[in-house]
Amino acid sequence: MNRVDTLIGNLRIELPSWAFGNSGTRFKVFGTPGTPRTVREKIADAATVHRLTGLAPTVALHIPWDEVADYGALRTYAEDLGVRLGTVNSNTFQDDDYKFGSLTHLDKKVRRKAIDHHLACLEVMNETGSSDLKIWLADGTNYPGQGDIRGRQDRLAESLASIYEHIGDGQRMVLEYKFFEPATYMTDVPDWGTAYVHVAALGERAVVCLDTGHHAPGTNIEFIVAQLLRLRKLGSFDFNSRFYADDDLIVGAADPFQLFRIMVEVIRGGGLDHDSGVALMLDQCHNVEAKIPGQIRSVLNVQEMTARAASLDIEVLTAAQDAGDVLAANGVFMDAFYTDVRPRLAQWRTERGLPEDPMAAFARSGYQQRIEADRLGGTQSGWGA
Ligand code: AOS
Ligand code: ZN
Ligand code: ZN
Repeated sequence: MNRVDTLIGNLRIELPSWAFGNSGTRFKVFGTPGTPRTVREKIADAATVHRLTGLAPTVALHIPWDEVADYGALRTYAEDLGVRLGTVNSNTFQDDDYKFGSLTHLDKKVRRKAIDHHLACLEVMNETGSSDLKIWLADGTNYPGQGDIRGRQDRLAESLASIYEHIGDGQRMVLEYKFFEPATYMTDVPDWGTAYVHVAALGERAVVCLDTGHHAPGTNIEFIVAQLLRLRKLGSFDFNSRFYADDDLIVGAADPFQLFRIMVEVIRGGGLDHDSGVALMLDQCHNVEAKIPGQIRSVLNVQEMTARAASLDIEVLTAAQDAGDVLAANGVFMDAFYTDVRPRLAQWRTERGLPEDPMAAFARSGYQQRIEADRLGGTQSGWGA
């Protein structure tokens, strides 16, 4: 098999359960007909994306949004639909107790509550067969002087260590960073350096999650990818794209070239090798666009930029770099970016019994009409619901 086919064959993209629920801005959450009312319905939608693209065999859960009484039964339900349950995301940002922090809180009781929530997530993972516990913290402060930056770091380190003790064999703690929001002045895990410092102190089973929307504008994200891969600490991605802030838009929609550059570094660092330990996930919300096609488009965008990145002629590039030929090196790089891989990917799909055009196949399938008719009554599930 050639290089492009091998790398494309290794590509697996995890879908977030919350992408199928209603989401919105602080101004309005628009309801959409057919939106799942239960976690099972979210999984059924995710399985549809996988059936049509062959790219998304796992679904990430968010606890407590996706809380159920029997996770073993949920696992069987997912597997019967052809997908597996993936990363479990904790949630310490929707409880009054966490107003001034969770794992960093001054009050030991609140910290204990946040730690216990993560231990409960680990129990969920034991039943779902998930290997990754993803932690994103809303902890931070809004005003200079509001909190002791150093003390908060010390408490964070201690709390993370208490959770890490319970990470079992074959499990990982994945720590996500974000430079702002909801805190406006200081966030306790603002950047990859801070996330790295904490996971490095914990041990081998702690790694970093890079959410592409969590950097200041202009940040060279592919540099961070290269560095974390070099340090063997890049555990996962939360893919999405942004124009201004943490917009959670369809990955590759705002800046396909950035996605291409990221995938070049992923491939360069072995992140697409079999068993690389780098989980590619989406962390997106579809506020105004259709949700299932939104997810189909997203995984196809990742596949397309991966195929372009895989077509980069490394030998020619290296020769140009070694010769100090700046323009030739940049030319080879841009040639790969401008390569139209769509016919090749359409063929890749038909060879595997997948629809040549998954977006069109979804539109033809009648699935949307069916869920709109079936999912009447009950409460639609949404971000935070
Ligand atoms: C928040 O900004 C982060 O991206 C998290 O990954 C969060 O848990 C996720 O967006 C689900 O809300
Ligand atoms: Zn994220
Ligand atoms: Zn985010």
